Amino acid sequence: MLKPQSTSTRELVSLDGLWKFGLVTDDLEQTRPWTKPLDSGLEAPVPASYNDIFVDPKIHDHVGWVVYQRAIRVPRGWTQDKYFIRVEAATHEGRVYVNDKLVAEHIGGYTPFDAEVTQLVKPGEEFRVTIAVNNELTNTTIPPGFIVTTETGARKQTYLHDFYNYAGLARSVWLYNVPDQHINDVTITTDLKESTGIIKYSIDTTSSSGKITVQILDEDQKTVANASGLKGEIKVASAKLWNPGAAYLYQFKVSLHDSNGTVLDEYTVATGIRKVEVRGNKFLINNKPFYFTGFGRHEDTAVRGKGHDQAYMVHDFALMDWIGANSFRTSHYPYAEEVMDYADRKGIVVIDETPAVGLNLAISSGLFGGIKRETWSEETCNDQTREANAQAIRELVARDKNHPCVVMWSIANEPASSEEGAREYFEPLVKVAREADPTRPVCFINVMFAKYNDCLISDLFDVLCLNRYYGWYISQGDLAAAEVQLEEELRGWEKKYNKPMLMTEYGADTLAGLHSLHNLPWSEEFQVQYYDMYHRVFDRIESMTGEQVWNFADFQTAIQIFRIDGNKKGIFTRDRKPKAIAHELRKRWTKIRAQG
Ligand code: BDP
Repeated sequence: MLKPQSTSTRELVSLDGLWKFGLVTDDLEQTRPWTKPLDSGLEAPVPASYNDIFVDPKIHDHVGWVVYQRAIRVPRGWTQDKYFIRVEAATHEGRVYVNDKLVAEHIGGYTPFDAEVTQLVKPGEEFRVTIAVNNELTNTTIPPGFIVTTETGARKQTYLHDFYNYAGLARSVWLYNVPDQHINDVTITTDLKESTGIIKYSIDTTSSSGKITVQILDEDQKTVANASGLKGEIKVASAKLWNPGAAYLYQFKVSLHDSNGTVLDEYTVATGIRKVEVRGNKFLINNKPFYFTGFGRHEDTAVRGKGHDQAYMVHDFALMDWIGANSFRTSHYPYAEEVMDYADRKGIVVIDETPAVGLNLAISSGLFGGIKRETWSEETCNDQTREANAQAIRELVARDKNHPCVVMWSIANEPASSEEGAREYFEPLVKVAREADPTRPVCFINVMFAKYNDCLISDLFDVLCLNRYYGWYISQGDLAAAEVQLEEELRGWEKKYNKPMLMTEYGADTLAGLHSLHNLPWSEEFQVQYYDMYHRVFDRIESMTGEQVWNFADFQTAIQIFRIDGNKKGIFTRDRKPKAIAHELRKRWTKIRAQG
């Protein structure tokens, strides 16, 4: 799944902007909205989630299909080429129609897919493209959800994860071409032998006779190594390494030639040379123990929902730099590819997560009239759910495998890992992840109910990633008791597993501007005390390998009586203003950063 790129042999046309937009309130297959011009009178911006754009509650709360439509012209020069529409994300299911014909279908809301147009429209011609997008979540989707019918007969989407089910085309859409004989895929892994950087690569092309050459360029555009052939190992002497906080990117330039040396296709991958390894209870980057500081985040802003936005991206990274953070987790789904590219350039370390969140029915059993349901069963998360989860892992790795910023895959957030059936569900998925990428550590994010003696799957993973809320959901407001509980638990994990241990979530809802002398939960003072307590404990535990607070910023959730206009555990407000804790974290993390 190479990201579309402009090279000497490839072009791309942005399809971002306003598209005609409409809800599908009857059966999609009966009404066939792609066969005619949409006449709803609505236009929706791409990229953006559609939910908060309009003021109509029918749109905000819609369950089912919507359609986006516009006209596109194929550039007239593309006569020798193949051309495609790339949809970076259609949440959660997308179908692309070229005029009256369905050309692509994809399930999974956060990974890209292509629709080939070549045979259907000639260069120079205009065509109508309709993208239908469905936001429904069921027990066999990732993430899962359940649709209920209320007393009024309305269909309502319920789900078990704690962020709003924003939907639509939240990332860019492109029209792009590739030469008939082209480079299909590039896979790069890197290693270190003393000061020599090793780049192992393998290339897939559609050409049976074409020849491959590879050129490695440094940041001054100087060629530092060359290679040829579909597979190889390139040595870069005295390599400049990609380090956290100090990124260095080589350009891995692939050319496909015919036997006369004529260039058929070219593609370039930004490549950071670095080595990631788990040794004992240490997480090593370039042979040095790495301590994660930073955030669990969300793609979430007012009006746009999950719409990718360059201004917010750059601003958020600037805030992460200001506060001294060196990392984040893409909680709870893969983020826009532009974010991964930017993290590569900024030297920010990323734990890359699939959308497998909410696989835990115990947490939200109240939603279903208090009936406690099993998570791993035929009616709930079953073999089909697991297959969707496997597909989400494969697609995430296929998309992000070449990013130096990605140091670990997280295959699920807070699944019911202590419930019977968890091992049967996860053992095959760990295998899928390791087959897709044998080089990076694999983790899952453990929920507070599955402690060291209860969790059935932690031994399958390389790093222990824990989300803990002592002092918030447990021992609410009592930080003295919470401190004892937290330390007892961390020591329990350390003793049992002796693996690197990372706190991937800990936090307290805090209403910006609420103050208290009495350490009142929800006040800015309480949030400061809460984190202070956790950090005291972390500093006493040898195998602690990092701290990622929950959450970078306040974010929108489904309606819950314990949420006030969303989750307020942000270190920053939703519009990115610092709460008091931001200044405290900055002191701690800039000190850690300075110590290297
Ligand atoms: C954890 C979830 C996260 C929630 C958080 C919270 O992983 O998505 O937002 O709790 O309750 O269970 O704030």
